[in-house]
Amino acid sequence: MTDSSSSEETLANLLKEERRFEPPADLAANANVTADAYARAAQDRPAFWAEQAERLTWAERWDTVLDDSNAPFFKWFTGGKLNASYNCVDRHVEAGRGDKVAIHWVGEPVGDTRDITYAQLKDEVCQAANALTALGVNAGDRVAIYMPMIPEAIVAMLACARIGAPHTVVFGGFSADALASRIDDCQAKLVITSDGGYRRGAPAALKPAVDEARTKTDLVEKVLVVRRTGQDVAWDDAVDVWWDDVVGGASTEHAPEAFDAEHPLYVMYTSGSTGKPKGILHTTGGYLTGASYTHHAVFDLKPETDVYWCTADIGWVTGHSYIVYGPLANGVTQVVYEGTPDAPERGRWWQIIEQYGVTIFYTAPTAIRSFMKQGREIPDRSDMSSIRILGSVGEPINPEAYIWYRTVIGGDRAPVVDTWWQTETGAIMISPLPGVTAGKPGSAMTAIPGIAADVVDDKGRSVPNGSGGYLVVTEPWPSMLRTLWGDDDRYVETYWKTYGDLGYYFAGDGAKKDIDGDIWVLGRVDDVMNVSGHRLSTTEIESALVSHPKVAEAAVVGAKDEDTGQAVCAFVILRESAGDGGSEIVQELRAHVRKEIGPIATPRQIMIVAELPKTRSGKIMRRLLRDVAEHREVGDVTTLADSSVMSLISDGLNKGA
Ligand code: 6R9
Repeated sequence: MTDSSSSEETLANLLKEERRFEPPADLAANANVTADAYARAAQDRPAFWAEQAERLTWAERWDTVLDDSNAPFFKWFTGGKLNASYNCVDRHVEAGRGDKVAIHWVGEPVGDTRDITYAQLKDEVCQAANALTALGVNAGDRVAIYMPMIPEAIVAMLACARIGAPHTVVFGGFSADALASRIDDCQAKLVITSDGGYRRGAPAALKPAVDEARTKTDLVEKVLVVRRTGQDVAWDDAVDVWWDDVVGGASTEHAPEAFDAEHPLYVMYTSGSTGKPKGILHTTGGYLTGASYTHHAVFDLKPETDVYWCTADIGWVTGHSYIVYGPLANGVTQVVYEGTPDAPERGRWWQIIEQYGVTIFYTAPTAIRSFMKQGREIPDRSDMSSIRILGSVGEPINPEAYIWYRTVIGGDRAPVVDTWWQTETGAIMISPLPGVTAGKPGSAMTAIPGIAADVVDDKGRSVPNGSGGYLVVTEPWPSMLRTLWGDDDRYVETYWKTYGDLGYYFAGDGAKKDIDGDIWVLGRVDDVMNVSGHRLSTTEIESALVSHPKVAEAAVVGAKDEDTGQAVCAFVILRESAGDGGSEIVQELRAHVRKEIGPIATPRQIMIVAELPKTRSGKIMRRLLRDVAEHREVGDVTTLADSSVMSLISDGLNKGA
């Protein structure tokens, strides 16, 4: 936290956003969760979560719902035993739903599809579990998964869960270095990968990065390789094993062992703003309860009729909770797509929605803004009338992007649920409920039933409505992280030191409560700017820029300034319909921000760029843009989804200057 945090100078309600969207009447009348849930949950939180845990099938019931005797090392459902993979697969088959499609898998090459029923998924998971055991993986061993979005990636995760081997999924876009450092940190003995996957219309190799990672760490005993693209791969007979050879021939019988509710399920690495990535540890019972309940409540999931699609990669926590564990525990039919939204053409996502009759669609603001940039003619070519609920995750959604999403993709009918959560929280924490909440564009609204969140000042005092501060979670919740892998001290230091005396979890995000008490997340605390003593949020200025008709996307950073301490620097991507924006574009945008927010927020500098640097989950890496704005050499780019973007930006600026 910076010293300015004590100031009450967070600009008052800057977003003059007054639009409200009531839930559709039929949705409200048939909603899975109704308004009374909030009060009921608040009255006795552990009892509420125990009720939600009944959604799962337990081999042994728990003795204690919440054990807080060693806070902040909380435990949930202690004494309980269950198997996560059994809950995601077997129990649906046993209940007579084996023929139901679990996954409509869509490969990037057109026509390359697979429909996988729950019975087939169960067989494959059992085979993979048997193969892993044969390769020497035991309960408690860690397995790294470095794969494209193919069915085997999901099978691999569930097979690990089935035998109690925590997985760590590393995003397929990350480098060999990033993979090696994660293997080292959690000491994975086996890596599951593929020869490659399809990206932007062409096969992209993966196996070479695993080979390279193995030159940097000697922990890996075996590499299990799925054949996806048929590319040539280098082969080491002592280590490499084809998936088809060991999984394909394995038995489809496998008895799932029941593990302790607190048995580690997975480690997911998330980049800290500085220092080495943090290995977020999630365990079994509480995590699965949180993922399953939130998926049911926030998306109003009707498993018999809904077709669900979350566009995340499994290398991001969203893929873990809202492709694999939540949806499959809930027995959903879902679409999983391998490739990029623009392959072979820009309308691909919308064609998939039309083809499969997708009813619930969950994506990130970064994707929505890139479609806004291209114009609505493209989605307008597809019939998306099946959609009834839209979700957003990863960043604050700018009000203009929300309206566009609701109008163009949701036919002005489907509510948007803006879901705030983190790798650390495991599941959605703050979000509208689609059958209850009157949504406000740009606000994640309130904590869902069972969750207690607040916005506080630097002393931990709840701020009055209409003011800003820090987002905290004030009570433990089942899907919370348990620690950082191998680093309990850093866990306490990062999340519990700031408001430790109060027992509040510090999320690291700035937020504001509006006059109704609804929460607006303003971005990472590290990104807040201080201009002449005023604290300015990146999100608010970015949203003001995006509300200009020529702007598709904007990123704002604070750069050192002799007069004002920091000055606002903006990087802007124009909509395609705006051409080059015209010679006056920079003046026009500065005037627009001044009018929308006020003189203090006027950017000192606006740079028109073609791309912005983003992580795997579409978050803008402002740290790198700060380097550009302050004319420094650009820092560590290993967690960029596309590492060429930074040179594109610098080259563009040099040319333009
Ligand atoms: C799920 C996920 C967590 C950070 C979080 C916040 C930002 C996510 C958001 C949002 C505003 C939302 N964030 N959802 N900000 N509104 N609906 O994204 O996890 O990758 O760990 O990132 O993302 O800053 O603290 P993760």
